[in-house]
Amino acid sequence: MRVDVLLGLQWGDEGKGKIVDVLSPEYDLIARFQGGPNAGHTLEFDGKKYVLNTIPSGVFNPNTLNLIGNGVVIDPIIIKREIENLQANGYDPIKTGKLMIARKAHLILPTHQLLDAAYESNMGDKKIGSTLKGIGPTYTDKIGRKGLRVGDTMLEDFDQKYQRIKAQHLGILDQYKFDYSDLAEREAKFFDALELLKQIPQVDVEHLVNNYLKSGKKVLAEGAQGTMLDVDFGSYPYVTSSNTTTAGACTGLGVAPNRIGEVIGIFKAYCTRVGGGPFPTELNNETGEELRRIGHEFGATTGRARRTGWIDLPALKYAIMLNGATELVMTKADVLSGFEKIYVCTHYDYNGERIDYMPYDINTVEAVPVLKELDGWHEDLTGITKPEQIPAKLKAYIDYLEKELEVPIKYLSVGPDRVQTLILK
Ligand code: 2SA
Ligand code: GDP
Ligand code: MG
Repeated sequence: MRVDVLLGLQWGDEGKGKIVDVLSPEYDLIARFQGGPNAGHTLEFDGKKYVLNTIPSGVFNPNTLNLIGNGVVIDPIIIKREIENLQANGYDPIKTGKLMIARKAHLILPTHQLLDAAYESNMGDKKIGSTLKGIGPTYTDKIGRKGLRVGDTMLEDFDQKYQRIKAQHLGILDQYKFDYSDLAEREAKFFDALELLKQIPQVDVEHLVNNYLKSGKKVLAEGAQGTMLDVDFGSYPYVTSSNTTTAGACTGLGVAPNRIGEVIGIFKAYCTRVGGGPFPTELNNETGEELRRIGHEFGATTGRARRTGWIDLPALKYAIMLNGATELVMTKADVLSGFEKIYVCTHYDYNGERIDYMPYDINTVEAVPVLKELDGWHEDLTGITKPEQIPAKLKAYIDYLEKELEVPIKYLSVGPDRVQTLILK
């Protein structure tokens, strides 16, 4: 057996949480492989909406084991909140034993969050637009070989290690003259939450996942953020601090590249981005506002307004290449209903040339989108359940994208609820 991977092909928030939830009955194990509580994965069913930050989106399926991989960074306070919210709604992943965590996953410390804020506040108009969850500083310490891991919480010298790294962080915060007078309060919450974290079984994910594969069980790796936020291939430095691409599933779970199966790439029928950085197809106008309003485009974690724009083919093709996407999911098609015309960016005008790829520098030189106009459709899609009910103009949009992207669009999402999902192939 191989690990299937599901990940975002744009700038995140493509609807990964919803689609993982829809697919979870087909899998024995769902594993998050990177990112942390910067992610907000929303899913809806039976008239209720849930937002998950760290816990995999298979948690509502009673038969699926949910695993938080070594590539994920963990905020114990946020995991505690997630678990308590699940418990309050009748899902107790601790009691059912359906949640496990990698001992090798790194911990987000209270001072990592303060550092995140200190760095951002010093950036002037070049802010990354971080979620301020401490993601960048935690991955920095991981790569710098200073981080604390989940497994360390079970060791006797945890407190010593904690004090050592905290002292280093305070030194930096002093240099930034950053006010950390609320640190004691943050630490009290952190240590309280660690007690709940310690109740989650800690595992060596690499063995668990590979043993699952050996015994013929099905595994789905759940990505967070999106390809264009990948630390290597995204619009650096306006990226997150992890590999959001398929390669991240290998390192974030301990799975060899030849153990990767299907790669399910998700994209919205249009585009959004939250935070700073270039966004070639951005619509800073009424149409952009309409997309935001109809699509409820606000951060699932921070509530920030998401920037909106038309679909971007050069960026999508790049993402498909980087991930080796074998099948696609298009979400939020319903949001486009009622737009007279819809547009697709096919190329960029860049430095006096027309190009069809993502150039190295779009931070200082603008990539101006070249747009192709297509007819919109007016029908409400939110109640359709069969491919035959897809309006002709939407069908033409799907066919056009498939031809351009050269990968089949297997699922179409027409609303936030689990049931608003069509299988096209
Ligand atoms: P960070 O916090 O260091 O990872 O931020 C770096 C950049 O990555 C972006 N980023 C995201 N983009 C889209 N969605 C994310 N999750 C939340 C959501 C975001 C929210 O589901 O809506 O609630 O605001 C996410 N997480 C990180 C971030 O905006 C920076 O551009
Ligand atoms: P994720 O981070 O990729 O899981 O996506 P988010 O949860 O951050 O953002 C996607 C938003 O769109 C959520 O509010 C979902 O409930 C919602 N959503 C997902 N699919 C659809 C869809 O097909 N149509 C509509 N209207 N909303 C959707
Ligand atoms: Mg999200």
